[in-house]
Amino acid sequence: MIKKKLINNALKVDKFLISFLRNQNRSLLVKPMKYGIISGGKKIRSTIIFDTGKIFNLAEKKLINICAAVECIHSYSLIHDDLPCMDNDSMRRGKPSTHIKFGEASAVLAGSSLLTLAFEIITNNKYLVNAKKKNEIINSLASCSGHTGIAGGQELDLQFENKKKKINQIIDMQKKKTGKLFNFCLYSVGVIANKTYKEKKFLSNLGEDIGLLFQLTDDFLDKTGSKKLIGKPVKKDNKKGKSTLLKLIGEEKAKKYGNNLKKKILRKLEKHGKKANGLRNTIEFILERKF
Ligand code: GRG
Repeated sequence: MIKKKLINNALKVDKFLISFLRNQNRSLLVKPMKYGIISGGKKIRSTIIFDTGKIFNLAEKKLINICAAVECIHSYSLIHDDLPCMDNDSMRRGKPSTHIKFGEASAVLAGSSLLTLAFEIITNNKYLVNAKKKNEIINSLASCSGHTGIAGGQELDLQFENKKKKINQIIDMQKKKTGKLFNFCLYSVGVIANKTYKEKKFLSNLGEDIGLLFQLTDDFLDKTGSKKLIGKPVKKDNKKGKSTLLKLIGEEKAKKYGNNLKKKILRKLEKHGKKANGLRNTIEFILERKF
């Protein structure tokens, strides 16, 4: 069931991105950009956006630009994450990383172009959302991606290598590196749905918890997962001396932590009743996933 949902949503977002790029002027970077974003990855952030949209009865055409923009930022972060100056990974999503296929310079430029494409997608005239909401969405996407979000989290991740860090420092780093984009996924749906400041704050925090849960499973997959299913080499965190919750507290406590976090997230969703069933299923998948 969940696999089918993920595939369907990924296809919708890929179709949108292909058509969006087709309507722009050609450039040499379209090929490495498409390589880094189309037909690859679970596009789980888009599924989270559609699931959250269901809670507020939002039409998919109000959400598809947000999905595409989020996937641009996500794929951009992965292209840059794989570079030799970052995590130096030569395989991603079962194929050579973008810099292996196209060279480092093109990978840096394709990644940066995906970043700016995200903002073109939100501000596009054909996206029928009012300017005030677009402004709020852009502001949130920028702050979730930059030094107070993904980029800042990545810097901490690199600085924490081979250092003994406290649990709260690791949680803070992972909430930035991975959680902030999930934060944006839920927050932006709240903006489209005209929610109050308090409700949007609630959605942001919920998103960040979902992101932390996602990262925890990612750390487990690196330790105990299958290279074939994940599409990239495993057991790299230990070699690189990465600071993770799993390493700090061990498998048993980390599993407990994950289960408690999942329960906390599901409790927060109770007030939305059956409308949140899609999001509930996705959250179950996030903890149990093998890819
Ligand atoms: C400012 C966006 C930006 C990037 C520059 C390189 C970098 C800073 C950040 C990297 C952040 C990073 C790699 C976080 C890890 C997040 C994570 C768990 C990725 C795996 O996500 P999946 O499983 O990937 O959703 P797929 O392949 O399915 O899309």
